[in-house]
Amino acid sequence: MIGIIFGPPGSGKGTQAARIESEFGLAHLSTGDILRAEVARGTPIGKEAGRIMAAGDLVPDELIVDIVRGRLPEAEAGAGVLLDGFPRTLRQAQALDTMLEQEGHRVDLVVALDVPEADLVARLLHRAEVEGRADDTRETITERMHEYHGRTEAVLEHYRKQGVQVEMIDGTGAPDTVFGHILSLAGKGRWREKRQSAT
Ligand code: B4P
Repeated sequence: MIGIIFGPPGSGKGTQAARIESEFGLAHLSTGDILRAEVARGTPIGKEAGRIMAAGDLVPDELIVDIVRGRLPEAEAGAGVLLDGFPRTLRQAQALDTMLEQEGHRVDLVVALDVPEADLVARLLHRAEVEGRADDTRETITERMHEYHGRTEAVLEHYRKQGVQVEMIDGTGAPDTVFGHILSLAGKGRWREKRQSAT
């Protein structure tokens, strides 16, 4: 089972991914978490990525694809993988498709969180107060939304065209309410087939 949790900045991808990971035993691969860990350790990747993230821009595709290529095989060895924050551009999606094809796999499901922009901005500004993340300033949030609409949104159409199951989820309620919507999907389509074949 290869799933993607998708949505604009602050839509709750990381929040829901943690719940999905523990409910379904999927390996959670978050490119945002990996990059923040590199920044915290002060590695060369972290130094390059940190500046870009703090400006609200997307880290170069080559760097992200190399990171995922290095971690995907181990993640794929288990019950399945949940990709969080990746792919974020069409080039990343094409690179992912090629990596999966080489293993005889493909993306099975995209869960896309739908939240109005005003709510996203409010959530991220609140997180800025609580966690003080460098990329949660008003100016940076505007740039991240711009990148999302300009470069990331197209990834959904890429998978729809391939016939991948793409499910839009109302991401506006409390985290548990949103997770309830996701759980109700688990009986549907390829997710159900994959869950049955995994048990
Ligand atoms: P991410 O770590 O993916 O950051 P995000 O989009 O802000 O996170 P997410 O949607 O997961 O929000 P969360 O659950 O935390 O990326 C950060 C940066 O890394 C990017 O801007 C980019 O620079 C770089 N990057 C990462 N991947 C990349 C890639 N593939 N290519 C290039 N660059 C890449 O939720 C946000 C807040 O809302 C939290 O405070 C949470 O508590 C709250 N919240 C969640 N659900 C809620 C709910 N239902 N109701 C109310 N609040 C909620």
